[in-house]
This record gives sequence, C-alpha cells and structure tokens, in this order.
Amino acid sequence: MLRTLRVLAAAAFSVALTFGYMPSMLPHAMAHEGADDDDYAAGEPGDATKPFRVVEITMRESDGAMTYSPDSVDVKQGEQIKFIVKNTGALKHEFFLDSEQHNAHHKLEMQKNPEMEHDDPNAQSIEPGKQVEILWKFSKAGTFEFACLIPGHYEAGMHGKVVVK
Ligand SMILES: [Cu+2]
Repeated sequence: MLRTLRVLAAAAFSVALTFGYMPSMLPHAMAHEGADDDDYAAGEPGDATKPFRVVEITMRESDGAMTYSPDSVDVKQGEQIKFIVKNTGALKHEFFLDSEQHNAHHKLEMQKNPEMEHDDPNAQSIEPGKQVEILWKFSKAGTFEFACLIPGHYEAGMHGKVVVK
C-alpha cells in the first residue's frame, strides 16, 4: 500500500510538472487509499510456505483485440493460486485482481492518470516480454475479475474472471 501511494505521489508530481496542475490529483490519491485499504475484495496475498496451484495466463494483442488467455479460471474457496502472467504482446499491460467494482473504479482513475505504475500484491504492471508471479489466496467465495486498466485495454477485451466456489 505504501509503495502504491509513493508511486501515486510520484505520478501526481510528474503530472503536476507537466501540466502545472496539482489540485485534482490529491482527491485521486485519497480515493485510492480509501478504495482498497489493506483488505482486498478477492481474498488475500498468498503464503508461499503453503500449497498452491500454478495458473499461467498469457497477455497479447491480435487484430485490434487485447486478451488474456485463459480468460476464466475456476478456484475452490480457500485455494491458493500462483498466477504466472506473461506479456507476449508489444505493449505494456497490467494484471489487476479485484472485484469488478474496484476495477471499474480504478479504471476511471487511470483515465485521469494513464502513466500509473502498479506493484501491489494484487496488481502488477508488466512490460512486453516480461512475466510476473502473483500468489493469491482466494479466501472469499464469489466471482472476481482480472483486468488491464490502461485506457482502452479493458474495452479491447483485456479482462477475465475468477469464479471461487
Ligand atoms: Cu493492457
């Protein structure tokens, strides 16, 4: 969380430098802080000393679409999943694991501040040709979403779901 806030502060500062404009960025950072605090809608960060299942997800662009493959993952409540998320595309992408509502909220924030970088237990920015690992414990039942919130990417198809039963 602190790391995100530092990144947000740095991003706000660079936007302020670019546009000579600060006030609208402050509510942004505060809104973000309130939005996810330390409790995550989709469960909790995983524990690497406990068993987990690996799920590989590939991100790519093709014919104007941007996709995750697979775009649907079924999980048992309480199960730990290590997502290995590979960006095989030519553009930077993100993997945000959250509720649909949180993702929709954060997508709006990113429209105002497209250069935001993410390095959180449930949210990573992934450069082309790179991969990240996210170990997650699905402690709550429900349907959650993984999504890329870079402007335009969600609309191009970059979202998928995790169904926890
Ligand atoms: Cu993307």
